[in-house]
Order: sequence, then structure tokens, then C-alpha cells
Amino acid sequence: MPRVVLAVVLIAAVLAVPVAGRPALVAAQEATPEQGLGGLGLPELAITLTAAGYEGIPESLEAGRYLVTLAVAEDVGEFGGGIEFAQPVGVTVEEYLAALAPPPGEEDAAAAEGTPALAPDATPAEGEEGMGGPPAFFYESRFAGGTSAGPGQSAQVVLDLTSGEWVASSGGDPDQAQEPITFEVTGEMPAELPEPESGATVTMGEYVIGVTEGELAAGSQVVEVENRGAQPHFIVWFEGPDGLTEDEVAAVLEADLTGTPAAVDFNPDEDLIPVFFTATQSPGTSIWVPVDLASGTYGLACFFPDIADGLPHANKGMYAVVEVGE
Ligand SMILES: [Cu+2]
Repeated sequence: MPRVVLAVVLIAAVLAVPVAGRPALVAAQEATPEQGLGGLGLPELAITLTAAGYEGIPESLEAGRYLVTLAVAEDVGEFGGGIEFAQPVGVTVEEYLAALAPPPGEEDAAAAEGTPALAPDATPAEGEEGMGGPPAFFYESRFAGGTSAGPGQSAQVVLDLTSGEWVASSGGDPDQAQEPITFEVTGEMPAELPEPESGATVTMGEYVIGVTEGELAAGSQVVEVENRGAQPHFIVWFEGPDGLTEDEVAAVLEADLTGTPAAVDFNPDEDLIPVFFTATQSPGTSIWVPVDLASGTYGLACFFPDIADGLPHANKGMYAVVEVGE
């Protein structure tokens, strides 16, 4: 398996962007059912993530729109952890799992390399830039989304699980050694799927990301994240210094790509703080997540590797700066 595949999977994870010296996932989601996701009568999937593994995923589920609650145990580690739901297409589950597993030694190497400001893992491995992008199955597989939380915290997400074989995993996060869980989803999707109310819709596409309905506000709210594009996308939400501009984000992204210092008047390693992550979603999918935002300046960026050249989507312009007011 080419090394770039690992890079792809790693960044598809970014579950708890493992950045030394930066706060882990800030308590971005302390969702409670009162915020609107609990009253829809959706089937629920309560999953616990401990250092030992994922618990609470049955071997077989009915197709449907699920309210997933992920409780992350304290023993998971300082960066917490997450879950991503993927249905391999074009490869067997075994091949997909093999692509998720880091080759021996890779884990330590990745940890030792240090982490540039935004999403370094999305950079194609040296010497592989010319290979024309990651393998096709990565773009054909069905990514339903997912969520993450810090140690001792929990997070919720509403997502759709359609009929077929699924893999629940960290998406290959090297900080998460837990074994992926495979499970089967049977039956047809219900014709009527309740749609959670949301305060804002964030839309992803090539190569744009933005709030297309409502607005992000300070405090607790449900946000719909939809992929209207042709490739898989995910979002790293980060808080930046007040007044952060898109030009500054562009400068940091370019610097990450080239390995040079960014010409910005803040320290990207300390001042761009990942606060939230929503896992990879395939075209046509929506998820609903409760988020709790402080007022401030946020950046949203996708680091999924592009189908054409493997470059992170953020480096093709897929980022946005959003002001969240009081
Ligand atoms: Cu993307």
C-alpha cells in the first residue's frame, strides 16, 4: 500500500489533531438532549471509547438515521479520541482495514516528526507527489461522518447508516491504537427521516466551505454540515486570534505545505487552536452536530487530499474564516 494512503487516512481522522503544546479539543461539545437532537425519536447508538477499544457497537444494525453519542473515557489520553463511520466501496473490508493500519514503525516516526500548524499529514509523502492522488476507493467509499471529544467528555452526531458493511474507527489516527470495529447494517433506509433543527448550515464543496444558512452564534447550537461537492470532505474547526483573516490562513497553509515559516504576526503553532472536528463525509451526506462556541474568530478548513493530486483541499482554497459574535 503506498504510503500516501496512510497519509490520506490519517488526515481523514484528524480526530484530535495531535499537536504538542496546544490545547487538545476544547470542550466544543457538551451536548445535551435538550438541544434538539434527542427529541426526534431517532434510534440511538451509545458508544464508549476507552484505551482498550470501542464499546457499544452491535454486530448488526438496521439502516437508519442514528443519534450517536460518543463518550470518551479519561484513559484515552490527553487528546481524547473520535469515531469515523465508513463503508468501504471498491475494496474489501479487510483491504480497507489494512489501509487504516500504520505500517510497523510508522507510528513512532509520525509522532517524532512534529506537527506543523494546520494539517501536515495531508502533504503527500516525499517523492510521491507525481502519483496522481490517492487510490480510487478512497473517493468511492461511503463516509457517513463522525465526531470526537476530549478525555472525559462526550459528543453527539446525527448521521445516516445505510445498508452494507461498515467500519467504525479512529480513521487511522496514530494517537489512537484502538482496533476498528466492523459491523453490518441491514434493511432499507426508512422513507421518512426526521431532520434535526439547526441554527446554521455549513456547506462543503470543491473548494469552498462556508455557512450557507443561518449563522454560527456564541453558545450551544446544532449545526448541519453537508457535502454538496463531488469529493469527500471534512472540517477541522479552529479558533484563531481575533481578526484572523483568510489571507493569513492562506499564508499558514502555504507555509505548512512548503515547510517554511508563515509571514503572519501570530504564532500559528500556538494561536490556531483546533476546537472541533467533524469526520469525513461523502458527497450528498449531511450530519448534525451540537457545538458550543465562545465568541471569537474561527477558521474552518478541509484537509482531505484531492483526487487529482493528493494536495489537501485547504491548499486549493477550501477554508473560511467565520466571526462568531456575542
Ligand atoms: Cu475537502
